[in-house]
Amino acid sequence: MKRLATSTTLPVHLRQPAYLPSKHGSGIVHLGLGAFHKAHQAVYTDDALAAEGGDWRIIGANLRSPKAAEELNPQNGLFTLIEHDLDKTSARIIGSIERVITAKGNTKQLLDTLGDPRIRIVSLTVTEKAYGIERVSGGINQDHPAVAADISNPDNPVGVLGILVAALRRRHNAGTKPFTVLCCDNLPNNGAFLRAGVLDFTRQIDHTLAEWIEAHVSFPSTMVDRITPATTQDTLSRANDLIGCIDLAAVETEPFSQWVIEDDFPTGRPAWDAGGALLVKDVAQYENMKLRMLNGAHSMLAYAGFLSGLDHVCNVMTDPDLAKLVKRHIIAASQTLDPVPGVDLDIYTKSLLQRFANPNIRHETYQIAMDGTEKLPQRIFEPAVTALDRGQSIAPFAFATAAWMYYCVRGTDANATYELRDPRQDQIARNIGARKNPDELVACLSKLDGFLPKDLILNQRWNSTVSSKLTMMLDKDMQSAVRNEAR
Ligand code: CS2
Repeated sequence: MKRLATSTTLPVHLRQPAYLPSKHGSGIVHLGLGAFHKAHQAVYTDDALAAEGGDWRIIGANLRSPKAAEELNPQNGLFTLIEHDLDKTSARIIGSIERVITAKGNTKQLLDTLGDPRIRIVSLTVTEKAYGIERVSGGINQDHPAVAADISNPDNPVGVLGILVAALRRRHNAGTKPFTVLCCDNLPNNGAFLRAGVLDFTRQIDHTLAEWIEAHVSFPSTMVDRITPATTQDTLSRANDLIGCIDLAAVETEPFSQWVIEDDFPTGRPAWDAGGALLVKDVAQYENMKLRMLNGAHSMLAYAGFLSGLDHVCNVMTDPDLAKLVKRHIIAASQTLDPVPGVDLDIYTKSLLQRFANPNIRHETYQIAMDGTEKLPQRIFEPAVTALDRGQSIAPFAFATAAWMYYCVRGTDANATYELRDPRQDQIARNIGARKNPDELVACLSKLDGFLPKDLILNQRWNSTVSSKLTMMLDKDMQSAVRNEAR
């Protein structure tokens, strides 16, 4: 069977790019090209190219893995987007990606591309842990391996900050305009966050460059949303059936998609609004809504579901007790928010519950459980602090925290059946040591540097609530704790 490429004959009814991809140059470099980018920004860009044209195709770049390049380059960047609704599946070919570069061992090619003035936007989905920026101070984390390496060898960068700064230095030296840096990771105020990290990094190596970046480089914030599980063999065989040829880069996702972007692009942007993106002045409330309601509930259900033996989000939602806790969490999170312009939070809650329950989206609880120390602060702890301040119930947030702690205890146990998959897993294991007492476990895990806010660490009611929920999990098991919590 043939591999998908520009020359392949595809079924006539299949939706294909409504423009000729090869007629459009590239204007974006995307760092961290994975399933999510393909199902989200690449689709908005495909819609923008169809609506208004422009040289806005995307050059993907992965810092380490060559997988995306191997999958997409032989296909001329084309891939199948499979959308699963409750009762129907549809497919579409996306043409917005031009090619993919693997930076490992070839940073020069990536830096040359980033130095090209035709590139006007550099977007990123590299995951929370890749940045190496301290959440509280906004400064760089000198212990982060990539940050440490790049500070001492800024001409041969291997990490996100080092690459961005080296590329901006080339622009500055060449007297060309900088690109706009568009962070699309699930972090609050992600634009300001990345800007602070880039500036701190640059100040350590070059003050003049730091001043230029401060004055000229724009870092709009964004809220991105589309539930997109990792591609599996099943995805590839479904793509095969739908398009009649081999597509190693196919991706499966839900029909829902949302992108809210701070409209600050001095060197222009694609007509992403043509694909439904919302261009606004301030993204903060949308971002908090999504992080606290969707991602917060996701993390809670990932730990509680995984430790109840449920592998997928949709299966968690068929368990009445867990489904009740998911709903409780989403509502509690919504009560910590300030009004979100144009959004009815009751309708948003209902749509989240439906999205999670979609049986055709096989989203693994173990996938979401990854990197807890990077995710919990903005998803669980920030709303917990607001709930405490406002005198609202903290039970849902304490339960989610206890579930994560139990996940850490079980995952670092001598008989552990799963790997923790957290950048701080060694520290977590050291802190837990041989401890078995819930109060001590809560205290030692709360001590992870810069993880829990002081307002929670010092709050007796918070600590005892988390501890009593953890006790139930340790003494019985997760299923009993879930049943008890849902009563
Ligand atoms: C999930 C997100 O893996 C996770 O932590 O919560 O990837 C989630 O699916 C997306 O943010 C949805 O937009």
